[in-house]
Amino acid sequence: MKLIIINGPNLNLLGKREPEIYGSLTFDDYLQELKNSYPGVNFDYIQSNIEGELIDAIQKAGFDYDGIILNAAAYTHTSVGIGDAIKAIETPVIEVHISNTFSREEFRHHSYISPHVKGVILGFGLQSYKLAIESFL
Ligand code: CA2
Repeated sequence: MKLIIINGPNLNLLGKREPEIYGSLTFDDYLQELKNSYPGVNFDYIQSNIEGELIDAIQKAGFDYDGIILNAAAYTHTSVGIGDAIKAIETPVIEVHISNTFSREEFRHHSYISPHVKGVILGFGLQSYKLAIESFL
């Protein structure tokens, strides 16, 4: 099983800022936990603050992996381009969010990603990623 986790803008700050919303673990530490918990899964990981780089990563992963776990962060609510990229690929995508976007500001209630993905998991903290992995397994 070959999975890629793609994280969008500002998620490089996880564990360093706003722990009350996003927790106090860095993503690198969490990824190590995932690798330890799922030795049979081959994980790749990309984080970018740049929309075009996320689109490139989705296109590249789109025919080469068993699954993509995508947290497009703020681009979730703005990016037609990321939505189009997901629509154009074969690999199934699970959209994840750490926070419950529906309990936050109105602008976070809409996703340009959701119509094109296999499923959406949100609001479980970093565990949202683990639930996405379980869904692929
Ligand atoms: O809850 C999520 O996972 C989000 O995708 C996170 C995005 C936000 O724009 C989405 O509405 C929901 C924000 C990511 C920012 O990450 C930070 C992490 C630590 C400190 C500051 C920002």
